[in-house]
Formats: sequence, C-alpha cells, structure tokens
Amino acid sequence: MLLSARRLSNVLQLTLAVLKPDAVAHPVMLEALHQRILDSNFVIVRSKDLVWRRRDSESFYAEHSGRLFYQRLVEFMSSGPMRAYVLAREDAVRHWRALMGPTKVFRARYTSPGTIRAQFGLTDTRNTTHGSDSVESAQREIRFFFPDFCAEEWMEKEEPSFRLGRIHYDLKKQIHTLSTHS
Ligand code: 3AN
Repeated sequence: MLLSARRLSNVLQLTLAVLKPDAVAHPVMLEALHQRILDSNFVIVRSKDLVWRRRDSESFYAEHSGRLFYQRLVEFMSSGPMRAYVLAREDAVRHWRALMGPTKVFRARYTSPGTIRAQFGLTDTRNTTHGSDSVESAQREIRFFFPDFCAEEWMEKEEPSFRLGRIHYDLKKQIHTLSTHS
C-alpha cells in the first residue's frame, strides 16, 4: 500500500552524480555533460566544483581497496578538478545510472552506444562519470560531497515545490532554484 501510494505521488528522488577529472579537464565536454543533464529532465539541486586529496579518494572508494584497479582509481580521482551534483528526478538513481551506461567503456560502446560513458569515456577507470547505485548510497555519498546539504530537510521543505515545477533554472549559478513568485 505504502509503496504504490508513493509511486503514484511521484515523489522526487535525490542522487549524487560526479563528472570525473577526465571530463572536467575538457571545457567542451563539461558543458556538453551539463547540458545533457538538463536535457534529460534532471533537476540540479546543488552543484560544486572540487578537487580531492588522495585521502578523500581512498576513503570514498574504500570498498574497492582490494581490487587490482584501486591504486589507479585513487590516483585518477585525486588528479584534478571534478564536478559533483545533487540531482533530483523521479527514480533519479536508476535514471542517472542508465544515462551513464556500463562501467566498462568498451562494453558501453557495444551495448549502450547512446550513453555518456560510451560517448565520452576513455578507459574503464577514466569513465567520465560516477552515480550512486542505490538510495542508501545516494544518501551517504551526498553527505560525503555536500556535508552542508541536508537531504531530509530538502525532501520535507523543498521537494513538494520542485515536484510541482515551481522552479527556474538560474543561469548564473547553473542550478535550479525555487521560483519566488508562485
Ligand atoms: P560504477 O562507477 O559503474 O558504479 P564501480 O562502483 O564498480 O562502478 O567502480 C567504481 C569505479 O572504479 C568505476 N567508475 C571505475 O572508474 C573504476 N573501475 C571499476 N571497474 C574497473 C576495472 N575493471 N578497471 C579499471 N577501473 C575500474
């Protein structure tokens, strides 16, 4: 009962999306990806440009510490500027992961040529984007990147207006904000 009631009310879901250093290093790619987010009906709730220290990278990817690619991944993710977003949409976690495509770039090119990783990815490590893989990961990862953002408060106070479309895109800040006259 509760599930179907939730589905019918189309509550927005939050996810964390990251444009990795390979994407941010190229202004044209960065702009294309930002536009792709907007064109794909995501609402940009927060956006932040940042550079990770090595220990941030190690901590974020701790679950992969035993994997062969771990050192490469940690080095790459702390090698230059990134952009992180809090995105909102109905079923945002699933939609963003579908837009990114498979982790492995060659698989993405073969099975999902329209996805971001297929079109922009360089290697399995330098694969352009990150996206939370569940609602629980999204909550944890949003806290990691945006410690000042309170998802619970946003869901309570702002989500209803965002869901009703009482928002506009702020060209200067490059995020969506609540419309003041609604
Ligand atoms: P995803 O980002 O698609 O959820 P995860 O969580 O399995 O994939 O892996 C985290 C990151 O580790 C990937 N985005 C990618 O940069 C890197 N990675 C994963 N698998 C490989 C691999 N086989 N070789 C190199 N890098 C990898």
